[in-house]
Amino acid sequence: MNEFVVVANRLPVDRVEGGWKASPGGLVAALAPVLRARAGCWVGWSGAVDEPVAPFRFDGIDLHPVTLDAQDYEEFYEGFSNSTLWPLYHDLIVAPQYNEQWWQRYRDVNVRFARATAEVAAQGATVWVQDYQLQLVPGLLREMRPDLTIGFFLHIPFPSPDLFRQLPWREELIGGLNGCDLVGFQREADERNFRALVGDDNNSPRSGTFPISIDPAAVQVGSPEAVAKLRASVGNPAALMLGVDRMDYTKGILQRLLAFEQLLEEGVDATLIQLATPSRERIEHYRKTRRQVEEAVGRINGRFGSVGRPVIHYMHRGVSKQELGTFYAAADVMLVTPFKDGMNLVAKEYVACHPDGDGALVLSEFAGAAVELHDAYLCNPFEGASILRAMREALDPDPERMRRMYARVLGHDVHRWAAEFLQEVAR
Ligand code: ADQ
Repeated sequence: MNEFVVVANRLPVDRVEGGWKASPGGLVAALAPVLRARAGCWVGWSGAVDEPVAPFRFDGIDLHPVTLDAQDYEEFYEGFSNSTLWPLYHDLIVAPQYNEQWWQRYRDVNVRFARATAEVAAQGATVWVQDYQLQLVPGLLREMRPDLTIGFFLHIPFPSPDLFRQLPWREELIGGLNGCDLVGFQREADERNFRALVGDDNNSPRSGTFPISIDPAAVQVGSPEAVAKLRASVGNPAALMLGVDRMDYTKGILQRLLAFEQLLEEGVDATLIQLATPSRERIEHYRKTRRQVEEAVGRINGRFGSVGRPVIHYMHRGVSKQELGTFYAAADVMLVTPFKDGMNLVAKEYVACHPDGDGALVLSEFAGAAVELHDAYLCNPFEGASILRAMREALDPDPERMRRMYARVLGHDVHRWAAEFLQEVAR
């Protein structure tokens, strides 16, 4: 039996030929030491549809897989989680869809996760539930296992009460969170939205703000040789700019490309590398975002590029941590321009690759990261001219600003995040 249980939509592993490999992520890095120290386990989905997997041990951690079938994937994951909650919680960048069948399925899957957790948690154990896909789990668990201490952390923004009240199932979702001892948010603004909704009576859980961060040890800063090679391969531009995102409509990739186009119109010598990991590709809004981004890349390269010398290098795929570290270290300007983002770890990873004060960060004021990284060149991604202004400023950066941001990120890493949450939930 486990004294400490992490419950997340995904297990911290990915299926590969003949076995499993660790899926790199800050959450695993932060929780693995705690899991090992406290005889803990992880409950989650393996990522493979319709594939029941028996519990197994990986890298010193016990994993308890929850099975999802094709319909769960469609209705719980793509449907309610990513076509209802995701757009609603990101302030309606696209319209959320309200579908009764998806909701039913969301509840069913949450029941399954809660049961799986109830089975493996020791008497009086601490359970830490992660993110918007599992908001009903705390309430369900509280009924099954009143002895548990239950924490929940929301990785994405929490919307204003007026937006939240659009949800036909708002009572049930809040009931789910009311099962917690502690609900954690990325920003104080998210926590305030939640408090405005639930009030301060005895039925509502404690809440707190715990901005997530990175594991500095996992960031592989590119070597000077690798950086020089990369810069040469893109023609040693005066300014190398970089974007790194999941291909998601919340990230403002198109708006960033359009601002970059204007910068080129002004005659600035700049090259942009845009990496975009494929994401949620069966959802039409995601396909549309990809089409728009790729159309813009083609058009801008058509206008400003020449043979062997595009102005935008675009890759629609994930890259290794090592490659990513080289891109981060090589970039003079990092562009992080989401319309809304819980935190945005890319911004913090970039900063962690610039210990000496070089480089510059253009950052949306609507990313959670902007609270701590207020020394970035902040912009409003809804206003093209604002992104352009921040880009121009970032071309002549003040190194003190990057140094202060570096100190902040290194001083507030993901280990501290986990420790602060766990200390508070135990209080
Ligand atoms: P995401 O929306 O996925 O996370 P983010 O925080 O930026 O956003 O994390 C993305 C991660 O994927 C980063 O670690 C980045 O290095 C990696 N990544 C992105 N593109 C990549 C590529 N092409 N190749 C390799 N790696 C790539 C959600 C919330 C965020 C919140 C996190 C954590 O939306 O706001 O910060 O959870 O709480």
